[in-house]
Amino acid sequence: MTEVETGREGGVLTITLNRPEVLNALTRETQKQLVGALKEARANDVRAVVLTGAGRGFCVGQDLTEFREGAGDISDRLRATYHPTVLAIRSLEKPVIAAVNGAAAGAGLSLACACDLRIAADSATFVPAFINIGLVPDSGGTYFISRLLGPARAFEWMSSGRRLSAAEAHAWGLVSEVVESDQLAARAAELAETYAQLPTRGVGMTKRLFDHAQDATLDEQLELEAQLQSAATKTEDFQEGVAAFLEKRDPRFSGR
Ligand code: T3D
Repeated sequence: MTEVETGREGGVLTITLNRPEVLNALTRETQKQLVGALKEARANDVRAVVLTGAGRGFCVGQDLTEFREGAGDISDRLRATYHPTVLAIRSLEKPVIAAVNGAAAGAGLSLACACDLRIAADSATFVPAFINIGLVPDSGGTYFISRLLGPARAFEWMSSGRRLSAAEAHAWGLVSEVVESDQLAARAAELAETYAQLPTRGVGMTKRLFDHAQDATLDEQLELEAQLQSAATKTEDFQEGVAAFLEKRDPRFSGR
């Protein structure tokens, strides 16, 4: 048994945080294995990724038992463990779907929000737990959540520590879909498979463009769009998409 498990089904890689007895709290070892799994996700034949948790939790952030003897230098720990994980998700040029099966708290919430899409079980909860133990949001929590919810709502929520239900998270637009708990894995697999059939490089470049748009000027954004559109026209999937349209048939995208 490992702290992070991976499984392949066609072009879909599922990454499962696997410390169910503590709702998948993150230790240094879990982080190391998670970064390893995200490296595995870089393979060309992986075309969509699902991130989920084993048992009744998604991920409750830092394993607080590691703080028993004192926190040490947290900034170094964040740089060495959390930052590479978040950056690995954002730099993957393919969609990463968080299948939030239970509590997403602290850095586990940040991790879910670093993903490209979030779907949730109806039993999932979203807990900005940092403030409840006197910490500030980290692992990109302020970056992603202010963009997802707007700065006013993001501050109000993150500074309150209030536990949000899946239904509330859906109403706020934090998750795109809520399904019954026992349907979540199947729905995540179905959604990931749909993405795995799309022109993967086009999806990856779309992800890059939306990330860039957060802070770019219009001129800069137009320029990057032009560059990536040029790259997109050189893909096999562009050839296939146009051919299929002209031949009035469904396209068969290869991800190349
Ligand atoms: O550099 C750095 O490392 C700093 C980085 C910090 C980033 C952070 O993530 S700080 C935030 C850390 N996370 C938390 O503070 C969340 C703490 N957990 C909770 O508040 C609650 O567990 C939840 C509201 C998320 C869920 O509540 P509930 O009632 O569904 O479950 P529970 O009974 O509290 O938890 C179940 C078990 O998991 C329990 O163990 P037990 O009693 O059955 O032996 C509990 O102690 C354990 N657990 C839950 N969260 C953590 C944890 N163990 C270690 N670390 C945890 N974070």
